[in-house]
Formats: sequence, C-alpha cells, structure tokens
Amino acid sequence: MRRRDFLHTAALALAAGTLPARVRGFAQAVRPRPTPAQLAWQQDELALFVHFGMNTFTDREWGDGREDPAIFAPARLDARQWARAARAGGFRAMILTAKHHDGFCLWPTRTTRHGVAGSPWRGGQGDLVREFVDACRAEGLRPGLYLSPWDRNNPAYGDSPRYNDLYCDQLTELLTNYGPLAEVWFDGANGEGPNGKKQVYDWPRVWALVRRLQPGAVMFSDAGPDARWCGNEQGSAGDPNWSTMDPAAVSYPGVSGPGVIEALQHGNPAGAVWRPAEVDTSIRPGWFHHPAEDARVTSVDRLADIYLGSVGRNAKLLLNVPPTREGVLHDHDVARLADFHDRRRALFAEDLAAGRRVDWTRDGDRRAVAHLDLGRPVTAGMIRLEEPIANGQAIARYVVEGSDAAGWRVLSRGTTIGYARLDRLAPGAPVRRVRVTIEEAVAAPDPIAIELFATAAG
Ligand code: FUL
Repeated sequence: MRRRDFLHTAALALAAGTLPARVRGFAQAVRPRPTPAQLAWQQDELALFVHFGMNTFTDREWGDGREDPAIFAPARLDARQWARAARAGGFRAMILTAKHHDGFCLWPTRTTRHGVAGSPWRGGQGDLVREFVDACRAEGLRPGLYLSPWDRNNPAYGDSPRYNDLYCDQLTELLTNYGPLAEVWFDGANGEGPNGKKQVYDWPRVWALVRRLQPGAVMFSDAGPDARWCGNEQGSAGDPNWSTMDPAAVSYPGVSGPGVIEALQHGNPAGAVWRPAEVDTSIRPGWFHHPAEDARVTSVDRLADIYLGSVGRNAKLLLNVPPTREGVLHDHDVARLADFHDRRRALFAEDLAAGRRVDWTRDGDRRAVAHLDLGRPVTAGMIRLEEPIANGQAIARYVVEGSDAAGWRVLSRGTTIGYARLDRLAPGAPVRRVRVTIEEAVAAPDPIAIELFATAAG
C-alpha cells in the first residue's frame, strides 16, 4: 500500500520553466541557505531505506497492530550485510524503520511490550536499532531512523496528550542511546486511533526535541523542517525543483489540500526557508519484502532514470531495499544495487571537461553565460551542472549549447539547477565548445560547475 499514490498532472504542467510573474524580478533581502547539516545530507546523494518489521513476517504492507510479537523471528539477521550492500552500491547513509504503523518496536523500549523484547529473536535480548547503527558505522554509512507517528497498537494512540508523551519518550530513547544520527524520518501517513479517536500531534514539541537531542540530524517530513517529501513515491522530483519553500504551503506532516503536492514537488523560488526535497521510492513494488515480488526488483535502466530524476534534479534519493524474513537482503536486490553502482561508474567514468576553464560572464543582474572550450571535438551524452548551493539557489532557467563547424546548436534546456542537474544531451556531431546560458534567475547567479560525460544513460 502506498501513501498518496498519485502524481498530480497539474504539478507537471508547472514544469514549463518560466518563473511566475509575481516572482520574476522579486528581490529577497537574504536568500535562504542550507545549514551545514542540510548541506552534508544533500552531498550524501544516496541513502538506503530499510523497511523491516512485523509486516515482513505477515507479508503485509500495513499491519493493524494486533500481530503477535512471537512471529518476529529472523533466523539469519545480519545488518552488516545490509550495510555492505549499501556501501557496495555507493550509498552513504541508511535509514531503518525503528517502528512502522503497526507499533512494533525494533529496540528494547521501556514504553511498550510490543517489540523485540517480547519476541523470540535473540532470546528476547535483541536490539535491532543497535545492530543497525553499529553496522552503519562499521561500513562508513551515516545512520538515520524512522519512527512512525501513526501507531495502530498503542492504546494511548488517539488520546492526544498521552500519546504525544509516549511518542516523545520513544524518540528520546532513539535519540539518546544510539549515537549521532544523520536523519530522523517522520511519515505523513496517518489514521484513526482505537474507537475512531483522532490523534493530534504536537509537531513543534517533537521537532524541538530532536533539535535539542540531535542538533546535527536533518528532520524529514512533508513539512520538514529540514528536508521535505517530494510529493510522490515513484522516484521523481519536480521540475522545476526549488530547495526553498513557503512553510505555510505545507504546515504539518500528512496535510492535504489544494496546492500541497505542487508545493512539495516544486518548492518555491520566493520561499523563506531552505527545505530541499527527498525522493523516497522502493526497489520493489512494496516497501516491505514479499517473496512474491522477488522477480520484480526494479531494473538498472529504471534505477538510472530514477537517479537522473532525483539526484539529477536537485533532490536526495532514498531508495528502499527491504530485508527478507530471514533478516538479510535478497540476492536479487544485492546484485541490483551493485549493478546500479556499475552503471553510474560507467556513465560518469570520464569527465570530458576536466581541467578545462569555465569562463563566466555576467550579462545583467540575473543572467550569465558559462563558456567552456574543450580543446578538441567531443561527443557528449550527458551534462552535470551544479550551483554552489552553500550560497543558496538562484537559477530558474538555462540552455546548454554546443558548437561545431556548423555553428551553435541546442543540447539541452532546463529550469532549476541547484545541487545538481543531470541532462541527457541531444545527439549530433561532436562539439568543441559548450556554453550554458542562464536565462532567468531569482538572484544574481554564482558561477556554476560543468561536467560532461560521453555516454547517455541507458
Ligand atoms: C508511507 C507509509 O505508509 C509506507 O508504508 C512507507 O513507510 C512509506 C515510506 O511511507 O507513508
């Protein structure tokens, strides 16, 4: 089951590229910029999502909270194997579902009996969160945790103040006992409590708690505050994709209504906060492992497309790879992660622009041209553009052209650049010179970085 399995076609219509009239020519006294934690988070580019828990054993996507802890019995659980596969795939971070909607806790919490302590796994002495963070650190990955706000097991759920206390107690355990976390993930999926009681979360309290206990962690949710959901679970960021956003457009996790998906997909060039998009998608149809889906692991071609549409569109990619009931990643998934890495290595093997100077000429306040002389004719299939986002994000529209003996021709066009923009280039004769014209920006653009690669993505 997926959260909001829809992609607003209206949102896509916005992709046209020119800035809305109200933004064109606007000037912000101070442009929002990333914090060091947000910058490091974005530079990780790839994080592995690990959905594991009761649903793994019941073969479901959403448990109802009535599962018996006795069925949680992974025979070969090996978090180090997950971490090795992530690292071999070129991932730099990993996030575990410490508790999903069914309320089963993967660590020995003091807040409920519904967790690993009540299971036969490791004789009831196990702590999967501990094994997970240890494995991450051993493989050089930055750990993150997901703690579902929605809890279909806990009797306090729906009794708002009581559950908010319990949720903060669970968070406190996770944030204080397991060392530094790179990310804390708040899901927007939500439902009724027992007797139909509706839980009212205290998000300001939750966010303040995380900030206090883990000041270096990036908090993800529909409403940030540090990173935002991209608005779909299919693996693509919006186009354009601004890392700035208007916080009032998506005020709490799970909010729905007109304009929410558009705001998540596209951000807002005039937005007052830095809240970059994270693209979460699964390598399989479901988030949890189902044996029936073992032959439905996403192809490398599709993973390459997802990469271009996420990392290559100014977002971070959080790719879910769920362990089996045994507690290990399936061979198919492990092989696919390695193949995905090989594909990226092949695509980005040689930067044809390496060592070449980029001449940057400002052309008015909001326009600029980057010139690159490659010294010899080259056949380029892909370009990577980068804005120095430590200073914020400014570029709204650009065109890439290449010249050969016959003159200049368009190789690609696009909207926002931000952290990274990857474009496949139009095929044609080799080009000796390349220029990128910044046609529109919301502040004076800073010089961009340009890399050129030979092969087009498969
Ligand atoms: C959704 C959840 O309902 C899914 O089960 C999954 O955890 C996904 C990442 O988020 O909202």
